Amino acid sequence: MTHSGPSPLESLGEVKAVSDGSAQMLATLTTLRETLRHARLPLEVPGVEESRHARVEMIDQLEDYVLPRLVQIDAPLLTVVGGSTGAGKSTLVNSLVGEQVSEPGVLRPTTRSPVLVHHPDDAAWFDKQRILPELERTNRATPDPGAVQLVASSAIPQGLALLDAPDIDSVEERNRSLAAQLLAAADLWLFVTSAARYADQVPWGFLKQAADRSAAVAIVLDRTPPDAVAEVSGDLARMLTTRGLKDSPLFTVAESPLDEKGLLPAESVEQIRGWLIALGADVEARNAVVRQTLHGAVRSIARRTYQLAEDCAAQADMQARLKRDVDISYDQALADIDKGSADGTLLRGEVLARWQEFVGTGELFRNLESKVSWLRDRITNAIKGKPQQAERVTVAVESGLQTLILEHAEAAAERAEASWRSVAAGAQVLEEGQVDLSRASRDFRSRSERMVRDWQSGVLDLVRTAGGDKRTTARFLAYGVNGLSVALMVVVFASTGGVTGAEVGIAGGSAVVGQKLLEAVFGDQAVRRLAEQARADLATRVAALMDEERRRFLDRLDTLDLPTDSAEQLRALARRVDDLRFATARSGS
Ligand SMILES: Nc1nc2c(ncn2[C@@H]2O[C@H](COP(=O)(O)OP(=O)(O)OP(=O)(O)O)[C@@H](O)[C@H]2O)c(=O)[nH]1
Ligand SMILES: [Mg+2]
Repeated sequence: MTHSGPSPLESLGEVKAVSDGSAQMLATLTTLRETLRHARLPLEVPGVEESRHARVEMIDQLEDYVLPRLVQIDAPLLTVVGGSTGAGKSTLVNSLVGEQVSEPGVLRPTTRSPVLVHHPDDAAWFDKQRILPELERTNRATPDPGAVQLVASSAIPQGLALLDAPDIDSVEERNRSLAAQLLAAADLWLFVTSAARYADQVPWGFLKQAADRSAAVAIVLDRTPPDAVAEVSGDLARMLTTRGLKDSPLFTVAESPLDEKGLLPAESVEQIRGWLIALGADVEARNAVVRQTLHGAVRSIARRTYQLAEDCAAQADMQARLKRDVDISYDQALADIDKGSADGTLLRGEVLARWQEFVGTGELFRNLESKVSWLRDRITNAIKGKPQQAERVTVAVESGLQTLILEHAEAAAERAEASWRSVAAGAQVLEEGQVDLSRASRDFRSRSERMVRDWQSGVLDLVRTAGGDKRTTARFLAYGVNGLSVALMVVVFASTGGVTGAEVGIAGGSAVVGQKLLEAVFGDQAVRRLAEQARADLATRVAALMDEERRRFLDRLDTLDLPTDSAEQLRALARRVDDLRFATARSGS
């Protein structure tokens, strides 16, 4: 309040620089408001409630105060009368105006809808486009907290307006939030407390905010028994000093009977009225108040923007963590399926039995070490004319492979779900999805059946194409495309040679038989290539199938609609605001 205004001797050049600076500031803060609007904090990370609150508060303060103030630096100084319920705010406003413009009351809280009193000539400044755009305008008393009643009175000096706000501390949540919003929109706080309540915690929380933001504040110690005025006001002054508000004027209003209109005696409020009228009349002093509060608000918004950038980064980090959980689970499933479909695991049970039926059991396997040409003949003889047995191998492969894939799809879903559930943000995303992701999707079985059959017909095509002009040879005809295809599948299933122990003889042997059979037709080079191709094709198809499973989780993250660059943008904007602030300070505004 003791700040002096800018030097009236500012050169024209400097004035230009200042207004350029404020145009840039206006543009930057407008962008900041947009960026804040788009910034989202949907994930439950520690402290997110405060961040959400801060974000709304910053948008409100930009819209309600900073932006309109920057656009029209000459607008009347808005004095918001705030404080505890029953402190006597409405009575004080009425007494200052000299008529009952805001209804006081014995029931707590009384004021629910703000009342803004201005000079009749200042009416145009207070329309909805200019300030507090969220509040409807009305000319009559209303209990609607979404509206502000405008009262024109020539008892108020031009260039200054008085707003009676709801209380900051009653049980009415809406009152408290509206009061906070209104105080954030004030050029000047007229903070009313009473002899009985001046040490309460809530008002001091607000006053601390005002001090932090260097908002201009005047304090009214209201309803003080006359014999206690000196003592109480001394104590309050000390409290103000230790809390960074020693420059704030402190007024006292002694408790006195009200007149028939419910107004305090004129002399009780004379000091405050005189101060307000002087302030209204002194453009320099008024500008100094406006600038102090405006600069403080901008500084505090820049500071809070850095913090909010961190909060947005925390959201992005959490989202990345949740995505990583899913990727780890499904990559693991792919690796497990890859391993299980190549290490001989599938060459057991049904597949092995059907395959052995197809190639003929017994001496074939005992004679694996014998001469290849002999083996080839034996195989040819063994399988001649049994196409339906090749089909049975196909069926067994189908179900074996499906079981393997399903098992790992289930395991991946369970793992991903459990790791999401282990953090609050993950659990929240799961709950919002309202679908159980702890199991593979309901149609997974049928999709995997289709996938395996597609792969098998791909293997048939591979064999058919690789056959080329050999397709008319006796051997090719003897095994048939089906026979060669199942042989190829069997080779694929043992392609990492991971078969161990007792199974080497049977499963490994089966694969060797398949290998020899194929080599007899295609030659060993070609067989290796075919096996690689079939295996790669299987891996691609499994990956596509699992991607759909993975997508169920990732889609949940996508619905959060988290902008990826909020944190960076906010940081850059906060830096820009600070740069402009320092530049403006240097140029002397
Ligand atoms: N005798 C006397 N009564 C007062 C004085 N100030 C306020 N009152 C009474 O105290 C009660 C509360 O006053 P209000 O002006 O409604 O208080 P408020 O701060 O606006 O309260 P909320 O609107 O609930 O936040 C009313 O009944 C007033 O008539 C005073 O100085 N003297
Ligand atoms: Mg009131």
